Amino acid sequence: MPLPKAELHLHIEGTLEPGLAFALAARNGVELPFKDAEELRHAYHFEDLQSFLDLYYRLMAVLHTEDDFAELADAYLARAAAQGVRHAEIFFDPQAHTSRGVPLATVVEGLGRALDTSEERHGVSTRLIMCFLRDESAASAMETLLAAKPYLHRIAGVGLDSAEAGHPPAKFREVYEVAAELGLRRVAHAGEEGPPAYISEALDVLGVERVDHGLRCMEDPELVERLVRDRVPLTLCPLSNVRLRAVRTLEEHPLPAMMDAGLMCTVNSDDPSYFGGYAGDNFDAVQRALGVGEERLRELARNSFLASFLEDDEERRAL
Ligand code: ES4
Ligand code: ZN
Repeated sequence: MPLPKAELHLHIEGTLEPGLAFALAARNGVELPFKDAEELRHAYHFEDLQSFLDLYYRLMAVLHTEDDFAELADAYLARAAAQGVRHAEIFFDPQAHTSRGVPLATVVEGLGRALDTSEERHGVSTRLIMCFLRDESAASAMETLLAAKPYLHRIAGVGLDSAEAGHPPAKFREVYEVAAELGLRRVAHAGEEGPPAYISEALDVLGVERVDHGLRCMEDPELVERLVRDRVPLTLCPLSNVRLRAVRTLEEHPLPAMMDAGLMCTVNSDDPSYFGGYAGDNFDAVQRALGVGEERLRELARNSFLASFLEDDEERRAL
């Protein structure tokens, strides 16, 4: 039995497996620059975040209809459940779809349909987190936030993702202010490829409750002290960090040092189709490569529920 856990850092578009990508490409008449799923799988070698993002945006263009988004999310939930995930807080990138003519309603209603039956079909509770692409303008993010107003009953929070370097959190100050006024929870990617200062800025300027990745906090001891003191959860993604070369090898991943320092760490899969594994695979990987023992694995799983947006009574049930 895999350890029950919550997944807090998961891009639904990053769960698109090659087989489904080709099936949807055929269904929707989309041309892919690969012969078949096998050839596509061999293209999964990345130099850095940007080289991954190029393929990620290219492939998600097979997603067109509500059914496509529902099928994508349902396939993820089934896989996640099989690896012990009991609760999933799922990112999606509205601008990556609206910019190619897919209405926000299609995306949210399609994902929402799969999420609505997730507890009964898969035993997984869910939340949806709408992410803004930080390499697009703040005006585009604001427009996206305001366009989402009719769907806020389906959306728990906002996040910030895509190419980090050169796009500091403060660029989205007003967007996050409005999100807070709308009652949305706030998270942001920071310190994946960007500097530790972006982590502080996400906390100070955007008011985030969790930091996605946050890996590079280890370069700044004062920042580590603050994150420990305030128990700021970090959603780490070890297999992603190896594939995108944020760390050289899994054996050199700072997760054990981060736990030693007293940071509130969680382990997640990020873009599991691209990075070689789902949530349980990431847990297995840190156990195997880093020698993280049973007790710490249980702590990571417990942290995942504590850092989630579950209400207290739901959380107690999960723990
Ligand atoms: C992402 Cl690994 C990662 N980093 C930033 N943005 C992303 N979007 C999807 N995966
Ligand atoms: Zn991510």
